[in-house]
Amino acid sequence: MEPQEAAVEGTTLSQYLLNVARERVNSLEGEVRHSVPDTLFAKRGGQDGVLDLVTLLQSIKLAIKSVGSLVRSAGIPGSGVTVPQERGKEGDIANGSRLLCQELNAHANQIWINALLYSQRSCVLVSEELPDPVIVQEDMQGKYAVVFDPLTGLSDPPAQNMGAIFGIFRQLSGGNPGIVDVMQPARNLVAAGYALYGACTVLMFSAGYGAQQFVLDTSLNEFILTEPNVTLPYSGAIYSINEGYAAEYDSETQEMLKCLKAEPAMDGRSRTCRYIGSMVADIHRTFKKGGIFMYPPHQRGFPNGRLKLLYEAGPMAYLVSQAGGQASTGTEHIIDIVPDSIHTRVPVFLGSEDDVNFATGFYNKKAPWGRSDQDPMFMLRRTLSREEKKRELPKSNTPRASDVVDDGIIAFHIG
Ligand code: FDP
Repeated sequence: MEPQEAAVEGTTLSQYLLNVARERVNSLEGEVRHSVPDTLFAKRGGQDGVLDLVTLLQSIKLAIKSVGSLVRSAGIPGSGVTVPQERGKEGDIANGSRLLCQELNAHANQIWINALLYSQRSCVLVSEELPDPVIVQEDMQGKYAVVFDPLTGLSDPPAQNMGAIFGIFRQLSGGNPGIVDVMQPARNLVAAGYALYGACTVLMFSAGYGAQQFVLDTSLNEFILTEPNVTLPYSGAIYSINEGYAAEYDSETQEMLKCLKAEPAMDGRSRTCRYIGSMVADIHRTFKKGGIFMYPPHQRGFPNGRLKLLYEAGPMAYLVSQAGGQASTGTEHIIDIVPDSIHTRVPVFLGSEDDVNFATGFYNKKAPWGRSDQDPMFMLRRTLSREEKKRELPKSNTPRASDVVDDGIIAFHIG
């Protein structure tokens, strides 16, 4: 049985992880155990190695549940997170809300660090909240390097569309763990996910066998699998970008936005814009409805874009690839970029294949369509290409993880 076949709606996250782990061990034992480079679970140590990753993921699950409940109760007197009165300016709601977010952020970071340290399965931790990596002390070390943003989407009032993002790499170096263990492209991730603290807590997750969506059942306090094979639509009508920066985007971005709005989506629907300002929430909608999420460079403080490669754009690019979408900086696949520092920022264009190809065509002369203002054949070639793609699309429009292997997207996991 393929691991993704073990993904049945209603399964708990713990059961799902054990199913995938068991299938992985069985396939290693049955076939070509010695020639398969095992990056998903441990290379040596068989069952123990598999359980190491499962244990680490259980700790991450605990961190997500703890932060989720803090987010929901933040600000209520007596809850874990409140703003000390002397710090908020009396009557200044905006300031109070900002301080509350800062408090929440600090708590969330500590919860993640504690959960990962006490799992005893990690060796290097990189958090968006800390300037330097944490190297886990020797007697608590495991084999995995974990990168994470414990709480993102802090510009809005607390409890609205906040989320967390994480990625797990296998330790690269054989010896002492160090920064080198996280300087890997997202393609090397062994698992990644995001949590969205919305009306319910949603976990989007992948361990290299497609993307799965889990929802926290509060009566059981357990994540339940609700979508075993999350698939991004090939094209969508929604574009998501902060248009407040329109004048500060470069000329390619401005031109791309103009054309995007002028042209209907592939199915003929007019385009519509949605921007929450929390990447987890904006990307979650993109997973569900298709379209494109963008954070391009702009001259109001973020000349390389705002989002961080290692623990924001990278894990999201990995998830989106697993769900049949694309993620680009405009000129490069995000999944292939090796970070040059732990807090490197990159431009992000992520979502449905058709829409990402369209947007990135404006930055990359080698991309299929070139720039509209320089290329009179622009619209014609785009239309022809889309017509071809429409004919190619299977009825269900849902590529399975096994199809994706052929594209080399998850082939790196299975040798
Ligand atoms: P935030 O700083 O509010 O935590 O991670 C950065 C981020 O959120 C993203 O979640 C979000 O998409 C982006 O900032 C919003 O930036 P703008 O306000 O510049 O649009």
